[in-house]
Amino acid sequence: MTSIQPSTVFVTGASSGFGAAIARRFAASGARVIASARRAERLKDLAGELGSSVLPVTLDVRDRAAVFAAVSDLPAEFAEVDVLVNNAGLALGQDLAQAADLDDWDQMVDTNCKGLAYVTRAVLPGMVARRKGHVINLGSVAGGYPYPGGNAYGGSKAFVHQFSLGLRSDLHGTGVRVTCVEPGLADTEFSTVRFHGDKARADAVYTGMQPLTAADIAESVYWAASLPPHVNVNVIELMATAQSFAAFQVAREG
Ligand code: NDP
Ligand code: 8X3
Repeated sequence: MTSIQPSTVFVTGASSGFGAAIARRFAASGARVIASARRAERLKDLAGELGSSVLPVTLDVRDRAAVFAAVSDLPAEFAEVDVLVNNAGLALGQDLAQAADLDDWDQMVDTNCKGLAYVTRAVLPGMVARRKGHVINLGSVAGGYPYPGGNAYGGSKAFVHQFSLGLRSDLHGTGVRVTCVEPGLADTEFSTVRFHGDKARADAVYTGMQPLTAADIAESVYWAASLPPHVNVNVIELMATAQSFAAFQVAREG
């Protein structure tokens, strides 16, 4: 098998965690990287670290018009995107559904589902026209396995899984590949964001166990993208060895 070297990679949510690690991994391989997120200062620092092969693009994926403008305004040397990594996303809260904050639910659906769909829709026509490209979406084990308080976050990641499979069907015969990467617990800013800045509660999630790292996820994304063009990895599900499944719960009377 002859591996390929993606030359232009668009990463959303590149200001932190998986996205920053994915940007670093592709930049190290010699790719041009469009690094996008809302926090411009973080992107500037990343571009400062990685050099002129990285183009920082301040973008909120929930803003549909801004997403289409960002893609159509890419400078010529970054305009032909080979790999889109739809990584921007978040969990907010872990309250049971009957007590959850609807603003949190709105933001998760707007970001994880709608934002991901906007960026995909903006980038896909170019890939199809060039008959070359790869969309890599960040799902989660939360999309396939329920847990208390996972409600809307898990639902949003189930959307990412099914949307990815749907893209595979739609892109049949175009040469454009689609992969959904579905990690379990990984130590990034994810839990700090989820618990609205409560660092102690976030740190407790990873205490006494070895979680996945952002670099682990970046390596999986890079692996899928660098396989030969005739190979499509549909789904990658990965967990820390220390994380697994628990039994069904039964509410007993009395
Ligand atoms: P981080 O919180 O470290 O990073 C999330 C990234 O998403 C940040 O760069 C943030 O940038 C960006 N982001 C959030 N909202 C928006 C928005 N509206 N527009 C643009 N960018 C946005 O978390 P992770 O790196 O862990 O998460 C990355 C992805 O992986 C997410 O989709 C998450 O659901 C998923 N995931 C995470 C797991 C984990 O345990 N860590 C496990 C499974 C999946 P900024 O705030 O600057 O906009
Ligand atoms: C993040 C993994 O298990 O915290 O998507 O929901 S989990």
